[in-house]
Amino acid sequence: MKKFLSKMATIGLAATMLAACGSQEAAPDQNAASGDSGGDGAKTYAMVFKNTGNPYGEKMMDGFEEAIKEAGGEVILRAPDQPTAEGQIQIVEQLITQKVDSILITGNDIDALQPVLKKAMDAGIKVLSADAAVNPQSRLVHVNQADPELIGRTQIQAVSEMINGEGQIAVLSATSQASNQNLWIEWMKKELEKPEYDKVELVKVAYGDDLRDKSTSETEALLLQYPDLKAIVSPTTVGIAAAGKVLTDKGLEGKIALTGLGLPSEMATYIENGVSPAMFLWNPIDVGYGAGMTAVALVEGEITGKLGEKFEAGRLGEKEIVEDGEGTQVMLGEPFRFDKENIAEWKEVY
Ligand code: RAM
Repeated sequence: MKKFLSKMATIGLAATMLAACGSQEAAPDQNAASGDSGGDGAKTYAMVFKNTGNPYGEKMMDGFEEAIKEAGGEVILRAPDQPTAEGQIQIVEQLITQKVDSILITGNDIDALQPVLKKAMDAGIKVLSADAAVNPQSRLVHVNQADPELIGRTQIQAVSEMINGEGQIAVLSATSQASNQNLWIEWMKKELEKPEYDKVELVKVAYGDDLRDKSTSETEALLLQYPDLKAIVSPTTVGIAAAGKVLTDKGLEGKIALTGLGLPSEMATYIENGVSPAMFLWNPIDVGYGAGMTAVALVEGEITGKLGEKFEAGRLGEKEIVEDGEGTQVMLGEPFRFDKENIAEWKEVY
C-alpha cells in the first residue's frame, strides 16, 4: 500500500508538472530544440523514440524533457515516421553532426544501430538506451522500465486466469525486431512451459509494428485464422488499443479476452466495457524522466555506466547501476495492474 501511495504521489507530481509546462509533441523530422532554460554553454540532450504517432513515446518524451529542463539543458526530440532502424540511423547521424552531448535511444533493432551509436560514442557523445534496449556494445547503460521476466510471466498468469487455464491464445506484438517486446515474449514462452499451462496453446505471434492500422488488420486476421481463439495478449500500447477496438466493434467482449501492456488513457473504454478484464503498465513519464536524469548524470560525469555506480535521479530518488547480461542497466519499477476497480483514477494520469 505504501509503495502504491508513493507511486501515486510521483505520478501525481508528474501530471501536475506536465499540466504546468504543457506537454510537448514529438517533433519528428524537424530537429526541435526546446528548453528556454538552456542559455550559453547548456548541454544538449537528444531523445530518439521508435516512431512518431505513439502516445506512449510522447509521454516518455514529456518525462525526458522535464528531467533535462530541471538540469538546465536543451532538449531535442526525434523519431522516424516508421519504426525502423534505418530511420533512427539517419537521425543519429544528424545528431552526431550537430555535436549533441547525449543521445537516448529507444532501439528499433538490438544490433543494427551499433555502428552509428559507436560512432557517436567515439565522438564523445554519451549514448544510452531506454524502453527498448540496444546491445551493450552500443550504449553506456540501459534504462529499464521494469524487470522483463516479471513483465512476461505476469501477462501469461493473467491471460491464463481469464480463460480458466484452457484454450488458444495469440500474441499481438510491435515489430519483429523490437528488443523489448521480443524479450518479454521469450519470458511469456518460458512461463508457458510450466505444467499448469498445459492446456494453454500459443498459436501465433503476430506483428502490428506499433502502427494502428497494421495492428487492426493483424487482429482481424487472427480472428479469421483462429476461430477458437480465446484470448489476445498484446505487449504494446498501440497493439492492445487497436485490438480493444476490433473486439469491441465485433461485440466479442466476454468471448475473447484481451490483456497485455496498455496506456490507461487509451484502454479505459475497453476495461470498462469488459473487453480487457485487466492489463499492465508502468508510468511512461517516469521512464522518460529517469532516462533523462541518467543522461544528465552521464554528461556531468557523475556516472560512467559501470556496475555499482549510484546517482540522484531527481524525484525518483537514488538509483544504482546494476547488471544487465553483458551490459549494465538502471531498473525503474514494476508492472502495475489496471482493471475495473482502479482504471478510473489512472485514465487521466497517463
Ligand atoms: C509501445 C511501444 C513501447 C512499449 C510499450 C509497452 O508503446 O512498443 O516500446 O514499451 O508499447
